[in-house]
Amino acid sequence: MVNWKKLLTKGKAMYLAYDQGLEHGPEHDFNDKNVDPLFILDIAKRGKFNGIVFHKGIVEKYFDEIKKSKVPLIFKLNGKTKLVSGEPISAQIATVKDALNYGAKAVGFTIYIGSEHESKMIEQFEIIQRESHAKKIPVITWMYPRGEKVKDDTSREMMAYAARVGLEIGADMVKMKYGGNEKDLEWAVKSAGRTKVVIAGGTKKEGKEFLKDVMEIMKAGASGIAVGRNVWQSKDPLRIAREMRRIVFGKNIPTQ
Ligand code: FBP
Repeated sequence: MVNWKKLLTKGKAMYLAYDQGLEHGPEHDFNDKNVDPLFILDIAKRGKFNGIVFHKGIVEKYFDEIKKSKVPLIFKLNGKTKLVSGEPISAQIATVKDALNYGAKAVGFTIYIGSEHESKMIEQFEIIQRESHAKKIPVITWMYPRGEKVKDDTSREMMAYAARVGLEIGADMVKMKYGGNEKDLEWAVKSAGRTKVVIAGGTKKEGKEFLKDVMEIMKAGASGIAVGRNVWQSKDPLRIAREMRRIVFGKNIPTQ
């Protein structure tokens, strides 16, 4: 059994993702404010997020502040830039040991199912999962169907497949994308069995529209959201965080 304490509130999760500097590059996603990891950490703390996702370099350089913030650290172990084309692979850049050295409460790992390089990522995942579980640390997989063979990564079939792969390979939580159909997500959540499902935010939407998605996601039985741009690109990140908390931790949402 892995330890979810601190990473969940009433069984639900609200994580702030900040690995986009590597994944998309500063020009694409950042402005003068949100380019600064400390700005993000402040949102995570004051917005009462259950976790903050950082890559190794940011953890090393900003560790004092991360520790002081007490926001649970989700240590992302692999990544890639958007500069390469062809079948995607996310390179491992840190180990479970690194994550533990910095007091991480969970590790994150991307797998592009459908990519020609899928097997390499799944093999690396196997070691990571074994090492994390030996220390009771949950493993969260960013499970993204991608590559030549994948025509629609958020179709009913692909969402359920991503969720199910998470269950079958031993992920504790799958982070995946939502295509906008609540029933399809419900099926994906069912397919994940006892593996928890959280949903990524995607590109910035109008606040109301994003919160409507969050409502649907929770109604479909997901455990929560792991969102980046829709929070820290917002004019008022703390307001969005407050509204999200109401929905994610609210009383009227059925539990998974
Ligand atoms: P957002 O909420 O900003 O979409 O972040 C979620 C996320 O999974 C990030 O953790 C990651 O950097 C990004 O999306 C990857 O998105 P993509 O591979 O589609 O560019």
